[in-house]
Amino acid sequence: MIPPDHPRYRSLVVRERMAACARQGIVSWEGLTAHGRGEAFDYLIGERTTDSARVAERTAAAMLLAARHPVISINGNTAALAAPEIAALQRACGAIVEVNLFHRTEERVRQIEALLRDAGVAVFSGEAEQLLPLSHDRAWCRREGMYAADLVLVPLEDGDRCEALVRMGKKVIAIDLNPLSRTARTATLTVVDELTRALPAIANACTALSVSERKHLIDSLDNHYLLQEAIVEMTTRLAHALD
Ligand code: PTJ
Repeated sequence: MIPPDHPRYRSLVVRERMAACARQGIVSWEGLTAHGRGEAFDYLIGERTTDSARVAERTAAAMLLAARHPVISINGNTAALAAPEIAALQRACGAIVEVNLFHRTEERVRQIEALLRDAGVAVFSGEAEQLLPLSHDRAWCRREGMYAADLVLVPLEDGDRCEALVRMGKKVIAIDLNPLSRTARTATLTVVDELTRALPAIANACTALSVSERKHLIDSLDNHYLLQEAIVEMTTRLAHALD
């Protein structure tokens, strides 16, 4: 039992949930280490949404609304951390939600889809095929889903698939607290923010942005600049951490 007055209460509750989801098989064991890396980077940005992340989140909303066939890709960590937030974003932007796993088993796909449905997500399921040019199980996706997408939102990704999707001519939005990761540097747009802050911010922007604001955000997208700003925000904070 975690005492609610513990200074790291929220973080400990989330860890407990991740561990429980790992025991059920929803989160992979490897996903727990990915979560720890995310926590470390979140610490460095002060566990808050930075100015550059806010711009990235508004741009992500503009891109999702402009897309012809947007798909939100879900792995075990994303489902465990943010199933209700995925449902809200789907309602706001109308994207397809599809499960795509690195440590893939049919049982895990089924469990994660059930968790998402329970949270109100309309899950795009059905026959998966090995359609993405990858030598691991992330190649498995649906022909009418991710394979046909013009834009894919990939939270907590490992770099390979992001590169493959970009090579296929798709726009990729990554949500990744590590601005140095291969995913962050390869994506069309990277949101350097914690998943459970980023998803509601993107969903809110979907309803708040005017058509001209959306156009301006898309026209002025510069991911290299946004990543540099994220690094400056981290290092500035670190430089003054003991002041
Ligand atoms: O469920 P599976 O089988 O598909 O496996 C998924 C994992 C997470 C194991 C897989 O995608 C993976 O190995 O990811 P990586 O390469 O560790 O990358 C995850 C990235 O997400 C890292 O750069 C972390 O810093 C970042 N990250 C972790 N937690 C969060 C996060 N970013 C935003 N919000 C978080 N909560």
